[in-house]
Amino acid sequence: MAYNEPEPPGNGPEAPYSEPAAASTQVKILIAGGFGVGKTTFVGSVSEIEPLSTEELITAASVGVDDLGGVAEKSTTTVALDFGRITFDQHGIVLYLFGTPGQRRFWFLWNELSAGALGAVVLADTRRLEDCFEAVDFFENRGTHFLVAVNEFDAAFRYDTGEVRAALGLDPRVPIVLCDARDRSSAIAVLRALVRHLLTAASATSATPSASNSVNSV
Ligand SMILES: Nc1nc2c(ncn2[C@@H]2O[C@H](COP(=O)(O)OP(=O)(O)OP(=O)(O)O)[C@@H](O)[C@H]2O)c(=O)[nH]1
Ligand SMILES: [Mg+2]
Repeated sequence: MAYNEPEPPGNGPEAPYSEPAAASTQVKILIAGGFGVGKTTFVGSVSEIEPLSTEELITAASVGVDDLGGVAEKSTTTVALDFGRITFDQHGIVLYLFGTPGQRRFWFLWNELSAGALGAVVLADTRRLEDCFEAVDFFENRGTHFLVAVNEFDAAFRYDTGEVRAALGLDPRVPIVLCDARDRSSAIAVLRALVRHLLTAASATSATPSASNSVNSV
C-alpha cells in the first residue's frame, strides 16, 4: 500500500479533527491483547487524530490478578477503550481503531466493542505469551479475522514468527508480524498487513477481480 504520510498525530487541544473523505471505505478494527501489552501505545502511535484514551491509575484490584512482569513501571490502565483513526488515502480506506481494556475485570466490554468490527490486531508480549490466548480464542470463536503482532519490548528475548506461531498453535492462515508499538511506521505496517489479510479473506470468499486487485496493491 502506498501510504500517504499525514501530518504527525496532534498533541493536545490544538490537534485538528478532520472528517475523513466522504467516499472512503470505513472499517472498524480492534486492537486487543492481554494486560499491558501496548494496546494504548499502539493506538496513540498511529492515530491521525488526537486519540481518545480512558486511562486510570492501577488500583489494588489489580494486585495478584494482572501480571505486571516486564511493565512494572506501568501506573495506569485502560478502563473502557482507546479510540483512534488512520486513513490510507490512496485506497480510500479509513480504519477506526478501538483498543480494548486489558484488565480481566473489564473484559465484559469486549463483546460491545467488537460489534461491527471487521478485523483485529492481537498484540502479544513474548514474556507473557499466554496472556494473548483469550484474545485469540475470542476472535476465533467470533469468526473475526485477526493477526498476531508481537510487540517487541526492549528487554524481551527475540523469537521469530515461526516460534511464536508454534507456541500459540495458530492456524497457518493467521499472519504473525513483529512490531514496536511505540513506532508509528512499525504500527502502520501492522495495520497494512491486517488490511491485506482482510482483503485476501474477502477475495477468497467472493473471488471478485476487484478484491484480488486490491490485495495486490495494498
Ligand atoms: N519497551 C517498550 N515499552 C512499551 C512498548 N509498548 C508499550 N510500552 C510500554 O509498556 C507499557 C504498557 O503500555 P500500554 O500501551 O498502556 O499497554 P496496554 O496494553 O494499553 O495496557 P492495558 O490497557 O492496561 O491493558 C507502557 O509503559 C508503555 O510505555 C514497546 O513496544 N516497547
Ligand atoms: Mg490500554
